[in-house]
Amino acid sequence: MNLPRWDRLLLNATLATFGDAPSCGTIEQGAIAMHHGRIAWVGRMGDLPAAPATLATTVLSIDGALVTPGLIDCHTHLVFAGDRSHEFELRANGTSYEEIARAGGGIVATVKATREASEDALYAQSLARARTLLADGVTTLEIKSGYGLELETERRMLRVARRIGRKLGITVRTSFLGLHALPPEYRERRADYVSLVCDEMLPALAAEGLLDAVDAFCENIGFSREETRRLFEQAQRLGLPVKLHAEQLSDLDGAALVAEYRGLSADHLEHLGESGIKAMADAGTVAVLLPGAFYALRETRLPPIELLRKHRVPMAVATDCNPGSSPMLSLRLAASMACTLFRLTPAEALHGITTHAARALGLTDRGTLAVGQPADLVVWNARQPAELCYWIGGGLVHEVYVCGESVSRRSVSRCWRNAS
Ligand code: DI6
Ligand code: FE
Repeated sequence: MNLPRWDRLLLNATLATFGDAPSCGTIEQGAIAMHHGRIAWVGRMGDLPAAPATLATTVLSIDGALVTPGLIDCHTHLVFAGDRSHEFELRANGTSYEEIARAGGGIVATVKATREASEDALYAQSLARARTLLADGVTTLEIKSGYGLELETERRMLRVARRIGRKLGITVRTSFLGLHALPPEYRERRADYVSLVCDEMLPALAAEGLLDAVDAFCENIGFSREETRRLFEQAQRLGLPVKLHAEQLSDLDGAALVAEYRGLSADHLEHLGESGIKAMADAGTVAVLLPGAFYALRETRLPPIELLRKHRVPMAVATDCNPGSSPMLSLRLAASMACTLFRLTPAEALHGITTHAARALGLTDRGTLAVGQPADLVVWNARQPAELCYWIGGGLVHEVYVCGESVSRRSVSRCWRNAS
């Protein structure tokens, strides 16, 4: 009989496969094999085709430890320069996020710092944040532009995002967020800025292959529905999927707008109403919940979780890692907060950082432990899926595998993702 010979086989694992929503698809006494960067076998140890020692070059018993797919952070702004801890102090003293933004702080303050930073400086600061997320189990990461608000700096941010993906061997998906804030030099020429973003910046960056999706901040302190629609029209012409910061601070009916364009996701959603939810359900648009921003801004209005459940809108959870409203560097903590603050069940929150997060990025090849998927997985110092949401903070990761190689031992250049 011809037996398989895999690169690596993990035995005595508690597998959370996420294959059969809504549960975590837990398999006790499990085994998982990796070969040529992909998952080659997954199931019960007792169902392995031969004695384990004969099946792989490296065979490891992990003593009941939990194994999950690599986590997917589907909404971050982690490429930026500087920080805004002084605004954190202002907010602690009673100034609101919107007041700070209107006074020229907020996003615009980070724009200034990011414009002034060289590509290498921006890369070094941002890489450190991506490494922190990776060490906490994130192997697929979305990164938005939006702190340049001019072509050259937006391009620099996106190049840095791609560079981070290559350096760490992880998947980075980029989103263009030119409509994030009105740059100060366009204060009196709002329509000109929207034209610049839609007619010049977006086509140029798309042509350079720097974009996987297009996003906007549809909000009273951001951009209107009509401005957002103009951007989406252009994205559609260029064949790029859209997503939207919607209903974070007010209800501009943004979720229905992004659903109209069959968008990947509508994100934040604290002020979302039922008509927007129905539109999302019909379009298959994912609801991305961002409890870090809710927490940091001391919001009190909860996203409409019960209605999202009722209409079966898939819910993802992300860090929104950014220097203003969510300086958050742990996706597992975001899942924990989604349970405690938003009342998701642990299984819902964990689907939110695996299967539903994959869907929010338009990725169909990951988020579950299944044969043929990339061997991006995490071995945890935990035995139950719920523990990932239960422990608040701390390092629970035992080992992260990217493309079948342990991150601590891996030589990134060997990863097939970096082949091109
Ligand atoms: N919504 C957010 O939560 C971030 N951007 C956005 O449109 C905040 C970005 C920042 O404050 O720097
Ligand atoms: Fe955001």
